[in-house]
Amino acid sequence: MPKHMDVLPNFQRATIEFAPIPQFVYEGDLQSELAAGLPADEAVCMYDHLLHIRHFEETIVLLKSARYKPLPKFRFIGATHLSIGQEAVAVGTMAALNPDDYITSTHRGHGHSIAKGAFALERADTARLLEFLGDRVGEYDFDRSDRDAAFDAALQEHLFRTMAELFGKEEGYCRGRGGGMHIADFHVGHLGANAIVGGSYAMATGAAMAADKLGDGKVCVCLVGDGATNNGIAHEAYNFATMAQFERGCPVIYLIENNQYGMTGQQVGEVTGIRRLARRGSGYNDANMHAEVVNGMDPLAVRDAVKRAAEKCRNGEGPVLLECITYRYKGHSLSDDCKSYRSEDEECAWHEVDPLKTFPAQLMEAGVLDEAAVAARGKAAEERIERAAVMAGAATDPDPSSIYEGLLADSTSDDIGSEWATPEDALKSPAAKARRDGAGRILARHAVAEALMEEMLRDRRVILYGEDVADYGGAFGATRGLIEIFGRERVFNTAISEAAICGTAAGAAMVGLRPVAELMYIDFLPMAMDQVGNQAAKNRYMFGGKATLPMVIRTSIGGGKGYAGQHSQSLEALVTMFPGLKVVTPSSAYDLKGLLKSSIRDDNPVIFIEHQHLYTSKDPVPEDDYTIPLGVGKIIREGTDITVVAYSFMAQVAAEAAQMAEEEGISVELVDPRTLIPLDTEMINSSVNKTGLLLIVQQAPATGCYGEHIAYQAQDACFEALKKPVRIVAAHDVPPPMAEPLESENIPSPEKILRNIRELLGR
Ligand SMILES: Cc1ncc(C[n+]2csc(CCOP(=O)(O)OP(=O)(O)O)c2C)c(N)n1
Ligand SMILES: [Mg+2]
Repeated sequence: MPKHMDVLPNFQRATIEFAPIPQFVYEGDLQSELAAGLPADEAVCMYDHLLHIRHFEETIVLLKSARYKPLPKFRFIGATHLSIGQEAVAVGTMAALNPDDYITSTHRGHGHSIAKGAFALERADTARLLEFLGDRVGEYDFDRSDRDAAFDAALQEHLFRTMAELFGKEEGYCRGRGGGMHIADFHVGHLGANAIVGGSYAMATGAAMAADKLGDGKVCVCLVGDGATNNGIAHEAYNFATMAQFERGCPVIYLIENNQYGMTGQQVGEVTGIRRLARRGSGYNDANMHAEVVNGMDPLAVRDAVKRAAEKCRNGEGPVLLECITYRYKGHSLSDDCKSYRSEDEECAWHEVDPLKTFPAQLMEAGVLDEAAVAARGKAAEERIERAAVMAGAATDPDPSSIYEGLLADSTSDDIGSEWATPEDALKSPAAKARRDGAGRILARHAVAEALMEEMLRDRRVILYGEDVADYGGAFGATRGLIEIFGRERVFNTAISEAAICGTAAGAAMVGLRPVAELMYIDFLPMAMDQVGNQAAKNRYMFGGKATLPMVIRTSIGGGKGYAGQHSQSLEALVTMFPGLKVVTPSSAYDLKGLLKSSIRDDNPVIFIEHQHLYTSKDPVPEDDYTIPLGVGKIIREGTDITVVAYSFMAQVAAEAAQMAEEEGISVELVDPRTLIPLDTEMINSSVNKTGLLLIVQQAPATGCYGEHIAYQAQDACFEALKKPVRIVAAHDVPPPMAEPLESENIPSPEKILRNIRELLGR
C-alpha cells in the first residue's frame, strides 16, 4: 500500500506510453466452443434466452400500440426502452457469470433482467427452483420432484414476474413500484436497473468493493450505455475502482453496451472526440483497465470476454472495461422512429448481423439443432412470453393503501450479538476510549471517533471512507486514530469524488457492508445529489422493499467562520425532501455519540449532519455503549409560555436565548427534535398544545427550508391551540456572506431569537 511514499521532485524527460487496446480478438464460433467443452445444452439455452428477450420486447411494441391480440384491452403505460438487436450482450454476459454474481442495469434493461434470472434458474437445483416459486408454486401444475418440470415452471414464473413489473403489478419483481426502468431481482444479484443515465456506475463499484472485502468471490457487471460513459460519475467510478491503495483490484466489469446512440446523439463523430469508448480505460491505470472492444452482436464473443474479465476480477486484477459494439433496432423508445438521425442502409447492415439470425444458423451448422427444432424453440419461447403477458394482465394491482410499503426498513443491527465482532487479533493497535476530563467530558469530535470505534469493533461490516479521513483524521479531526486501530482495509481515503463516495456506499450497503462515508462539508453534497437522492434514497422503495441500505453519510454544516457561500450553508432541506432517507442533526456531544451509533445500526440510509461548532464543544459523554433512538426528540428545557424548536447547533443558540428570556420572566420550552426525518411530531405538538406559541429556529435560509415543514405540520395538528401564527427565525435568503458584520446578521443569534420570542408574546 503506497501510503508512506516520498514524492520527490523528478523532472526527467520521457514520454508516457499506453499499452494497445485490443479489438474483436475473439476468433471462436459455436463449433470451436463445443469442441472446447461448451455443453450443447448451454448453447441451446443461450438461444432460448435470445428468443425470450426478442419476443418479450416485441410484445411490448404491440402492447404499447394496443395491438396485442391476447390482451386487447390492456393499457400499457410504462416506458418502452427496448433492447431489440442487443440481445447478444445480455445473453453472452449472463451466460458467463455465476448465478450469484452481481449486475447493475439500465433503462434499457429488460433483456439483462430476463437473462440474469433465466441463467440463474438454468443452474439451480430442484429445491432452489421450488424456493424461487415460493407461494406461487400452486399456480403451476407439475411433478415437484421433476427438476425439468420445476425449471419450466420457474422460467415461466420469472418471465411473468418481469412482465408483471412492467405492468405495475404486485407480483412484479418490484411490486410495481419500479416498473420496467427499475427492475431488480436480489435473488440473483440483480441490483437494479437505473433510469438515470450512468446512475449505477458507483453502486456497481461499491458492490464489487464490498464483495471483495467480504471475500465472497463475486464480481459485479455494471452494464451501461455508450451515452452514460460521458457522465461525470463514470470518471469517478473508474477512478474509485482503480485506486492504487486497494490491495486487490476492485472486481467490477464496466460493460459498455455501445448501441451507437445516446438518445439520438452519437458518441463517435459527434459528442465525444474518440472513436472507441474502451480507450477511456487508459486514463485510469497502467493496465488500461484491461479494456477491450468486443463484438456485441455475437453472444459467444461477449461470453468469452466476460468470462475472461470475471476471472481477472476474481484473481484480484479488476476492474475491467469492455465495450460491446451492438445496435438497437428500434428507436430510443417507441415514440422515436429513428428517421431523423439514421439511415435505412445503416439499419439494414445491422440486421445482417442479427444474433437471432446468426446464432440459430450456427446451431444448425454445428448439428445441435435442426431446422424444425429451431422453429419449435422459437414457438415455445413465444408461447412462454404470451403466457407471461396474459398472466401479468390478470395479476394484482397494488392496493393504494400500500403506498408506503417498502419505503423504510424497520430493522436494525442492534441484535447481532458477537456474530460480526472484529476479532481481537485483527486490531492493528489497542482500541481505547477518548480521554475524559474530571467532569467526564469529551469534545464532540472525539465522540464521533468513539462512536465509530465502538461500532467498528462490534461489527466488522462497518467501514469508513471519505476524503482525508484516514491518516489525517478528516478535515475536522473527527476520525483521527481509527486507521491506527482498524487499518486501511476499513478506514481509507478516497479521491475528491463526492458522487463516488456516496454511490459506492449505497452499492456496498446493498450487498452486506455497513459503510460510513464522510462528506467534508454539506456544501459538497450537490456534487453527489444523484447518488444520494435518486439512488440511495430510492433503491429500497423502487425495488419493492427488497433492498436494504444500511449506510451513513456523515457530513458537516458550519458558518460563522468567514468561509462564505460554499462552505457555510445549512443544506439539510436538500435531503429531507427525498423519502427513503433519515436525517439526523445532533446538538451536543452526548447526542452525537448515541445518535451516530443508532444511525450506523439502522438499516436505512442516514444523512448524519454534524455542526462544526460542536466539534470543539465539550460535554459529559458516557463511555458506555448507549444509543439514542432515531425519531425521538429531546426537551432541552421545560417551559410554559412558548415552544421553541431548534436543531443542530441552533439548539445551543436557542438555549442561550431561553436563558435570557427566563431572566425576563419568560418560560421557554425548548425542543430539539434531534432527527429531522423521522420527526418527533408528537413531542413538538404536545409542547405547542401546552404553550400555544411556536417559534422555529434554524440556520438555513428561510425560503423552502425544513422549518417550514415543522411549521406546517404544527399548524395542521395544533391549529386550535395556536394563539398566533408560527414563526421561523432563519438565515436571510442570501448565500452566506463572508464579511463579519454580514455573516453575523445572517446567522440567528440569541438576541434575534429573544426578540422574536418577545414579539410572539406581545412584549
Ligand atoms: C442523467 C440523465 N440524463 C438524461 C436522461 C434522458 N435519457 C434517457 S436514456 C438517454 C440516452 C442514453 O444513452 P445510452 O447511455 O447510450 O443508453 P441507450 O439508451 O442507448 O441504451 C437519455 C439521454 C436520463 N435518463 N438521465
Ligand atoms: Mg446508447
